Amino acid sequence: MRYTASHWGAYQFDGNGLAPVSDDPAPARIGRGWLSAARDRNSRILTPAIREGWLAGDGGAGRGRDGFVSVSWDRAAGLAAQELARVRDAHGNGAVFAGSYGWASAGRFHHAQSQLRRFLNLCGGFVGARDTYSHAAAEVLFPHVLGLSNRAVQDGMTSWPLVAEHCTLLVAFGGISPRTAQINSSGTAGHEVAGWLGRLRARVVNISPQDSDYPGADWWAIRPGTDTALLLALAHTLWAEGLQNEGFLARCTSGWSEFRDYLSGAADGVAKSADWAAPLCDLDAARIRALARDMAANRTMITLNWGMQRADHGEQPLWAGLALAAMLGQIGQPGTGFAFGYGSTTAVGRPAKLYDWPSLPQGRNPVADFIPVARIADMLENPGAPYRYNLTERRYPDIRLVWWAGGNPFHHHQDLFRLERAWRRPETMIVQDHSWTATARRADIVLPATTPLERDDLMLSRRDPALIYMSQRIDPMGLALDDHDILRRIGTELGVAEAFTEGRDTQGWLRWLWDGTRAEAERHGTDLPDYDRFREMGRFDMPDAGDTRVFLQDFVQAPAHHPLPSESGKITLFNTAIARAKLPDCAGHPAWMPPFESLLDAPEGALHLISGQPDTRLHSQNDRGVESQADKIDGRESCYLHPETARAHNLTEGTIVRLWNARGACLAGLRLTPTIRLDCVALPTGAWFDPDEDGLERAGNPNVLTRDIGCSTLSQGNTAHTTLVHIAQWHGDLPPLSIAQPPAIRQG
Ligand SMILES: Nc1nc2c(c(=O)[nH]1)N[C@H]1C(S)=C(S)[C@@H](COP(=O)(O)OP(=O)(O)OC[C@H]3O[C@@H](n4cnc5c(=O)[nH]c(N)nc54)[C@H](O)[C@@H]3O)O[C@H]1N2
Ligand SMILES: Nc1nc2c(c(=O)[nH]1)N[C@H]1C(S)=C(S)[C@@H](COP(=O)(O)OP(=O)(O)OC[C@H]3O[C@@H](n4cnc5c(=O)[nH]c(N)nc54)[C@H](O)[C@@H]3O)O[C@H]1N2
Ligand SMILES: [Mo]
Repeated sequence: MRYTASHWGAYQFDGNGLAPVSDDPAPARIGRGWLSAARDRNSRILTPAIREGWLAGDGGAGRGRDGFVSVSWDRAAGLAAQELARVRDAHGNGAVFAGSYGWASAGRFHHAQSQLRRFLNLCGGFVGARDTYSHAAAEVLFPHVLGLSNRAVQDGMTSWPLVAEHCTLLVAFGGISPRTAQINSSGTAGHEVAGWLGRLRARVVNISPQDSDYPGADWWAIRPGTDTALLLALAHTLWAEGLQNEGFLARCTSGWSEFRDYLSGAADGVAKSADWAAPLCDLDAARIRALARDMAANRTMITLNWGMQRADHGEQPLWAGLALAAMLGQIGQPGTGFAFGYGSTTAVGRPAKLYDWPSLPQGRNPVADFIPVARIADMLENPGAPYRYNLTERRYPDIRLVWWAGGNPFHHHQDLFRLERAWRRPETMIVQDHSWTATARRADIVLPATTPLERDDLMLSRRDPALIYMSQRIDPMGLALDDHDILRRIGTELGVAEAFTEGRDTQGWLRWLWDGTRAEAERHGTDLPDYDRFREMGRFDMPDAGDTRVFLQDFVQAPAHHPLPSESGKITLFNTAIARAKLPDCAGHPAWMPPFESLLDAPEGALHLISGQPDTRLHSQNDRGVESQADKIDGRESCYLHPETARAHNLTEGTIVRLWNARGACLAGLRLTPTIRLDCVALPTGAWFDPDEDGLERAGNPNVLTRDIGCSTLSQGNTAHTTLVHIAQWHGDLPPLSIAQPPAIRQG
């Protein structure tokens, strides 16, 4: 049997197509659009291409408007090498930005960012990016309050079978959704979250602006952006009624008295009571108090999704949720306590062993400089400007060359019209991608990469027992090359090709990776077949002991023997390092701060925009495939609105609407659903950014509406979920999409 794999699942070859592996209990919808997207000649980059204006020396002004010249690989590789050498000689490697954030593809070897980092490290280094768009607030906060990285927290999440068995009240902030559980970074052979949800015996409360985030649960339609207020009110009720577990607080936390003084109002004169929170959250005070009592009376798990912290003050709901769970004193016990990210991907809480599979060695980056990942436009616009991040003062580098492989900033970044302006500043933009994404269309040197369907690779996912030999399914489109080959060619010009390849071709590297895989499996007591045998089998399943774990169990059982590596050795409800920094937007304890814009002080008619992950794609990937296209209305992304709101705004289902605010405007198709709050509109991310000359985005990309500002000076995470918009019927002619066709390309 032959297989391939993706972040949305593992597939076996099936006639002319692909079928999800037969033991996957809930194959992802996303896979249905994969082959058609990969074969779409209108969106695949077929040859290397150079932007016309750049060749004419326009300094970047024409990015996003220009056509391209199709060139040979020799020419393209030569130009890329020449630009890197020029910028490096004139300005040093600190002028090269290759943060290159993005999901690229599953597969250990052909991981575009890893390839690019390895290559640039051999060329003297680059300015990188810290943290992720997924959960930057968590990545910066957890090391302070728990002494643990977010990766360690995610790895340590209490396993689903224990939640199913022991939990009697599951309070899910932002829900737990099989929609997002379609994905596992670096692949999965099985989608199990829906199955686990079916086995829960707990009462489930879904605290979310959307009922659809956990269908069938008790829906509390909270006003978005106010979860911290609710969490504090639940904590306040526990304290006011003497329901907190003082023994746990004393043994396992530090700073309870400071946090208590904040809750009670002793610190600032405002009691964070249910009556205080109710009007903020648009919930009933008596119900809030009742839920707090239920939490204390039950075996309770508090879980927050990742999305909640992609918002202004994104650290606060996390920290407040942790503090509330600490007051309940059920952290460290099976099936109860605190969780972050159940359902946000399929692997969180999965009862499996964790493996440290090998990956492509990236070498060492001689450049120490970096930016927080979502501060790219700030960096491009303000070289040398000071900013704060993670309790340090830093300055933005002066970037002349940007090199992106395996990511799509014109998908993932906020306020795309601002990014468009900032993006014109550097001297040279190099992009490796397989498709004419909005980012590739804004590059000077465009290098066509293969998709995973066009090459062999290995799926080795540390949280999934299936090991897959990914076989090539289709011929490379046009002149596309594997990222490794692209960089090898450029490396030849720069004299680093040999160091880059170490004399191995793809098969050589896959064998090398498999050797490391066998060694790791042996450490876990499993003998793996040799490489040739594995390649023939296509799949090997590690014995899945169904390993379960309980978050923070060792620490809670013996805090003195297993202290947390935090400043107090305990869970810090008050953190002295953060407090001492006197940040304007993050106190020493969890606290409520109103978001910079919200329904709490919205102009008449404004709606809150929820721009979550799309059901039909992985971000912008496969958007041109059949599954994503079938969900659109006249080729525009569908947005979701409550029927009553549609009536009040005179909007008709199935027609085109315009969404706008001061930052931008886009078109979208309209669908109605009673599963969303009356004052919210949901427009998933991922439609390819396609603005016309007048600044109207035509495809339905929500990131022309979101604001580009850090969620605090602590983490500088993105604030995509803090956005207000207006909506109206679109009466004009429907402008054609330009992203449905390749850009203008002439033969060079
Ligand atoms: N408004 C709003 N914005 C958001 C979010 C949100 O919730 N709301 N979510 C954020 C989050 S959590 C994330 S993770 C980001 C995701 O942002 P990205 O990860 O940037 O989005 P993708 O569309 O997955 O981009 C991956 C790119 O890699 C390319 N690619 C795939 N395989 C290969 C390969 O083998 N080689 C090369 N060279 N290229 C390849 C794809 O064609 C695609 O262009 O978006 C963020 N943006
Ligand atoms: N199908 C699919 N699955 C994916 C991805 C994809 O692109 N497609 N991307 C993957 C990636 S990279 C990531 S990081 C994860 C992200 O996983 P999540 O962050 O969990 O996903 P989101 O869709 O951003 O948000 C989930 C829900 O949060 C709710 N929400 C928004 N604002 C608030 C709020 O203020 N309060 C409350 N209580 N709820 C709120 C929204 O109703 C939204 O539906 O998803 C992964 N899974
Ligand atoms: Mo993400």
